[in-house]
Amino acid sequence: MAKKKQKSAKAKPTARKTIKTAKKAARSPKGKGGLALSGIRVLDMTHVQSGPTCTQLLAWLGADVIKVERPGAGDATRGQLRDVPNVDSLYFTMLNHNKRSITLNPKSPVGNKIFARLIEECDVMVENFAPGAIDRMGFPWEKIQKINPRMVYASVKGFGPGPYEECKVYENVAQCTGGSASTTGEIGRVPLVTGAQIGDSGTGLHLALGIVAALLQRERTGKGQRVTCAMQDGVLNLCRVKLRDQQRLAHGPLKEYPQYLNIPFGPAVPRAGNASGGGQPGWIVKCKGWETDPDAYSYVIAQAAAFPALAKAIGREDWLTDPKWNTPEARLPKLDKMFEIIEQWTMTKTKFEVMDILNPLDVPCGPILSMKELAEEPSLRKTGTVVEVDHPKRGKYLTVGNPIKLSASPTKVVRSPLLGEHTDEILRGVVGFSKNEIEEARKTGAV
Ligand code: CAO
Repeated sequence: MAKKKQKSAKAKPTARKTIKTAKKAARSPKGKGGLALSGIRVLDMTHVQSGPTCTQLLAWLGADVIKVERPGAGDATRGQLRDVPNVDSLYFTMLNHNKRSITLNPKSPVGNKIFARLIEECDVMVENFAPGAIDRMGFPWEKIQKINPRMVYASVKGFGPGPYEECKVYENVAQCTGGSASTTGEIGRVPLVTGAQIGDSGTGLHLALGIVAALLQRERTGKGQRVTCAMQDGVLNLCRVKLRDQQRLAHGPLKEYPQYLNIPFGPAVPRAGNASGGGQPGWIVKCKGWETDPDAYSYVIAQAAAFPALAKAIGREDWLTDPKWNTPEARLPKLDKMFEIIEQWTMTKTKFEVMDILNPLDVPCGPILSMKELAEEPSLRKTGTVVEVDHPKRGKYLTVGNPIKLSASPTKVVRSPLLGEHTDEILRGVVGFSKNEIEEARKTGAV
């Protein structure tokens, strides 16, 4: 009998014991060296794209990421741009791999207590709600620090302190206010936004770096800190070369810009079309099939060092002895003419043939690859940059895997969680709740 009692006591550990065991499990690296962030637990209060990009990266690097979602609703992107009825959208699944999901309303009395327990048990908290939203939940930074002085608390906001700090911001607003739109597109045409999500995913990346740095600093100080990243700042950082050009403009026209010698420069950096940002003459040229294929183009860079090889390849050896063409200075006023002539040649080749011919000659170039081509590219599948994932409701889908490759911390992409899939598991293993407590919390609508 006594033996039996002992056994059942073992089978039903106390809440404290459960926490300790869960903590130990989370903190003991799996496998030989574990993953880079094994043992780090992240309280993920993110939604839409910028925040989830950051926490997905942390999860890929090995952190245990607990995504907190509103009961009954979840991250709004679960239902946005849905391609299959009643199934989590690709928008959601592709930004939330390798995470666990708990539904929790921190604004309810029981939810508030659970949230405080999660703050105690986590190393990092990430959020990207509108300014003040977490404070309104009852958790200003001062309180978070008090609950857990080791907490690294990271936020994405649209703007830093200043006139727009209270604004809500989406991707394209960040591109427009961070200098990308004013410098993207063609001279005399409307500003353009780019397909690369530099405001959302770009800022998420910046934030992830800040978090990892703060965790490293915590190793020395024992203390957490606040990490903030404004989307405007993130975009401007990525547009650094354009602020460079803004200052160069004070000393004369920007010679590598297509409007040089054609249209006078104004007071601000103009749009540069497809000119290369590094000062080497470059342009997008048509390739064979361009009449019907919108992506039959190549980028070709005619830098001085590769110019002789390029001239020979396109059958214009005469350029090498002709003073009208044989120096960068001579070519500068007629780069448009030069690329027109190069294009006459590229139009006789497919974009892949252009690459095959020019690349061995050290002429920097690259085909314009469509999403379809990227999705089907075997080398990207091989490196795990494009991965096929299986989802219980949607079936197989493709995603972009971790672009950051660590030799001792390989990423295995795991499907995104269903809404609240891990609620019980997290309440039991992290918060330390008993079955009854979980039921009570559910009855009150806290989870
Ligand atoms: N339980 C209960 N309530 C919850 C909750 C939960 N688990 N999670 C969030 N909420 C509440 C918040 O408390 C907030 O309520 P209050 O406004 O009453 O305080 C509300 O849900 C969500 O707030 P929000 O204003 O952030 O959401 P929104 O859809 O109106 O705005 C966005 C979205 C992205 C514009 C805004 O969050 C924002 O500007 N974020 C910062 C910038 C950013 O990351 N933008 C990138 C977006 S990706 O393109």
